[in-house]
Parts: sequence; structure tokens; C-alpha cells
Amino acid sequence: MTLSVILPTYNEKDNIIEIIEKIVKSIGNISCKYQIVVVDDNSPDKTGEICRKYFYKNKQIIIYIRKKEKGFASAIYFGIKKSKGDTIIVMDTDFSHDPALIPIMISKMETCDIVIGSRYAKNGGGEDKKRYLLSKIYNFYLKSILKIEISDFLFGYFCVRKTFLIKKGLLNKNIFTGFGDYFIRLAYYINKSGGTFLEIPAFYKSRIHGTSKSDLKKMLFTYTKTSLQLLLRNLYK
Ligand SMILES: Nc1nc2c(ncn2[C@@H]2O[C@H](COP(=O)(O)OP(=O)(O)OP(=O)(O)O)[C@@H](O)[C@H]2O)c(=O)[nH]1
Ligand SMILES: [Mg+2]
Repeated sequence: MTLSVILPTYNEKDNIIEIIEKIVKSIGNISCKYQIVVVDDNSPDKTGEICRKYFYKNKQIIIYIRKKEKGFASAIYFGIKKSKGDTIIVMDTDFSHDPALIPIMISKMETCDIVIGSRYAKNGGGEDKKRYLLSKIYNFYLKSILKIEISDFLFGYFCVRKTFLIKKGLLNKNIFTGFGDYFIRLAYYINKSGGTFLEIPAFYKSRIHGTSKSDLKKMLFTYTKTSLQLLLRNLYK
């Protein structure tokens, strides 16, 4: 097995070095061939340059600084396209996603097509109680209308085989667009193509350094629009 960890970054200068070091340590427990792919959208705080300077001798840390394209889902798409590993892990850079889960995710890949971190699996949780609860309600809505057996569409920490995405036609720009709504689309099309999901408990830690790029009102609007579009697609097919 070869692993590529995709890290989208925007203004994460105070997180990027430490998160990469924690990821490397966590991968050390399973000793596989790996690379870490940072996709930075020309962050004004110089996240990309800082990372390049720090890891310039390390060939396993690949850093892309995109000057023309930008966007969260688009960065993930770009990172997966560029990655060399057969197994892909996508995670945030702000420590909301615990690098210690990497070996667990990989071990579970033998039994499914995608492993997803979930706050709502038994023993999962979230530090920000208000966010945890609001997200729980919204996830319940998504699960009910899309009829997909997963409890957390919005966590954004997952492991999947690149060949699976390619084979099913899911490594597709129309899916990987926007912010977290891309994952709602991805889950929908994985389910449609007969893919199997496995959730593992995860705890969402609130960020300590840097600022959030997500906008609650905008997210609510976009995610609802996305889910209704998918629902209509389901009804009229
Ligand atoms: N390349 C790239 N990365 C992004 C972009 N927007 C967000 N990110 C990264 O994507 C991850 C998730 O973004 P966050 O700002 O943490 O969004 P969030 O988790 O909803 O918000 P928090 O409450 O701050 O945790 C982080 O690693 C960001 O640096 C973007 O436009 N381009
Ligand atoms: Mg975050």
C-alpha cells in the first residue's frame, strides 16, 4: 500500500509544520510508503513558502502553491489528481482532524470503499457543543433525504482508494467544487455506484491557531441547494 495525505491550506502558517510532523509520526506506526501533498492557494500568510522552506530536504512532502485556481474542494481535487499513492487520505490542517486516526482508517480500508471519520458514531464527538448539535440535526436531514447510511456528511476526514474514484468516474471536477458540499456530492455518487462506507468514531477539535474560512449562512444555503438538487436527480431518474 502507498499512501498520499492531501492537505488543503489557506492561511495555516501556525498549523502546517506541526500537523505534518504529527502525520509523519502517525504514519510511522504502520510504516508504509507515503507522501504528504500540501495544496496551498497562495496564502497571504505564506503558508506554502514557510512549508517549502522547512521541508525542502524532505522529498515526501510535496507542496503546491496555486496562483490561478482557488477553493477548498478544488484544492482537494488538485491534490488527489497529483498524488502518487494508491490510498488517499483527505484532512484539514487545523488539528480538527486527529492524525492518530490514520492507521485505523487504513486498516479498515480492507472492508469497504471509503472510511469516514464521524462525530456521531459511537464514541465520537465534538469540542464545540453548539456546532456539534447543529451539525447533528443537519446530518439527520441529509441522511433522511439522500437515504445514505452515514451519520456525518460534514466532517471531511476520509480515506479512499484512488483507483476506486477513477473506476467509478468520481474523480470529477463537477463533484469537487465548492466547500463541504463537495463531500455531500461525493457520498451521493459513491452510494449510487454501489460503493460501501464505513464510519469510525472521530472527535472534532476546535482550531487554536488561524481563522475559519467557512461561513455558516453560506454553507447552509449551498448545502441545502446541493442536497435538494441530488434529491431531484434521484426522483427523476
Ligand atoms: N487550498 C485551500 N484550502 C482551503 C481553502 N479554504 C479552506 N481551506 C483549508 O481547508 C481546511 C478547512 O477549512 P477551515 O477554515 O478549517 O473550515 P472549517 O473547518 O469549517 O472552520 P473552522 O471552524 O475554523 O475549523 C483548512 O485546512 C483550511 O486551511 C481554500 O480556498 N483553498
Ligand atoms: Mg477547520
